[in-house]
This record gives sequence, C-alpha cells and structure tokens, in this order.
Amino acid sequence: MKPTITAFANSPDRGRGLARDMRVRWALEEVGQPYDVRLVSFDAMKTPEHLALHPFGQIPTYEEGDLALFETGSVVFHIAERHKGLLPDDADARARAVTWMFAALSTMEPPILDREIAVLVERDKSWSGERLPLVDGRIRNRLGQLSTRLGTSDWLDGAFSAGDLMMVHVLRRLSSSRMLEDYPNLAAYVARGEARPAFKRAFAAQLAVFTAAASGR
Ligand code: GTB
Repeated sequence: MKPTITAFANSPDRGRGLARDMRVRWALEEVGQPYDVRLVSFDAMKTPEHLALHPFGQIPTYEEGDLALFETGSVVFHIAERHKGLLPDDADARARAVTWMFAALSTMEPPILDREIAVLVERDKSWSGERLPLVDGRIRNRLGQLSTRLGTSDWLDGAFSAGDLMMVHVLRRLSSSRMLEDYPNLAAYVARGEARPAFKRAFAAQLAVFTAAASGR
C-alpha cells in the first residue's frame, strides 16, 4: 500500500532538505517505495485531526493503511524493516545499523538542536555569548569521536544503512555552522550521502514543494 507522509506546506528551511520529512522521503526513495505527500500549514499541525496522527503537532507523519506513525526514527526503522536495502540481513550487522540510527538521534542530534536554539531563539539573551561556545564544544566533542570511528571508511558499519541515512541527515543540520569543515572525513561522508541518487530524488521532491509555494501556486 502506498504510504502518505506529511510535510511543511511552507518549509522554514527554504527547500534545503533540513526538515525531517527529508529523512522519510530519502528512506522511501532508497527502497523504491512510491509515496504521497500531504502538505500541512503550521496551523493545521495543531488541529485535532493532525494531533490524532502526531501527538506533538509536528511533521512528518506516516500513514499506510490502518497504520499511522510519527517520529522519524520509528518511521525510517519501519520502512527499513519492511523493505530490502536499508538494513543488512545478518542479525548482528542489523543490530549495529540500528544502533547507529539511535546514535544519530540520541547522541549526535541533541547538541546540534541545542545550537539551533542558541542561534535562532536565544541570541538576544544576555547569557547567549557564554552559552554558544559551550554548545559548540559539546558538538565538536561528538564530531571528533564520530570522525575517529568513521576513519577512512565510506559508511559507519560496512554497507550504507538506515544508520548512515539518519546520521548524514543529522550532520547536514550543521551546514550553516561550517563546523564540518574541521572534520574532512565527516564532510566527505555527508557529501557521499548527498550524492546517492535516492537522496537527490528526495531532495528534489521537497525543493519542488518550496519552489511552488514561493511562486505562489
Ligand atoms: N523527533 C521528531 C522526529 O524525529 O520526527 C521531531 C519532529 C520535528 O521536530 N518536526 C518539526 C516540526 O514539525 C519539523 S522538522 N516543527 C513544527 C512544530 O513543532 O510546531 C524541524 C526543522 C524545522 C525547520 C528547519 N529549518 O528551517 O531548517 C529544520 C528542521
């Protein structure tokens, strides 16, 4: 059954593929599963209809027949479990790929989100000048550790997996900070993910939404 996901009708990322529907689009493209998109406004995300799908009033959601999911970790894992291509067949390798999904979401993403809040929301606070370097230090610590683990490998554990998909998308959120430039193997890792045909298709699809919204259609 063809799933339907939700995405921003007017994404604040201006089509840069940073909103989290991009992860789900990319996963669906990797496994060759066509999908529909229902675009929602910020107001629509807070209606009872949307809250029934997503208790936190956010995007993306994922509907497939009677199944409704939220949280990109869960959605990408579901897609990876139901289709070939995003998780290895070997049980141990599969568990390690899932571990990298969790690492992306639980260890790498939180300090990166903290930085976005520090830059976008807390910039005017009197303590902002002291907080940002602390947040940046936490990110650099994680980037250094991840860089050491990745080393000269193409992907985190053998072949490209849902763990890489999630990690690359999380790291992309640092693009405006230029922090990745200090970790050439991580910058190359992100570029490798972005070069995948499935990524390019997903990126083009979300950009088309932004372009159409911007041109007033
Ligand atoms: N943990 C959830 C998941 O992984 O699915 C988080 C979902 C989430 O944060 N969704 C955001 C949302 O719906 C959109 S992606 N926000 C609206 C709200 O909470 O009311 C976050 C996002 C937004 C904007 C940019 N940007 O402009 O660059 C990037 C990412």
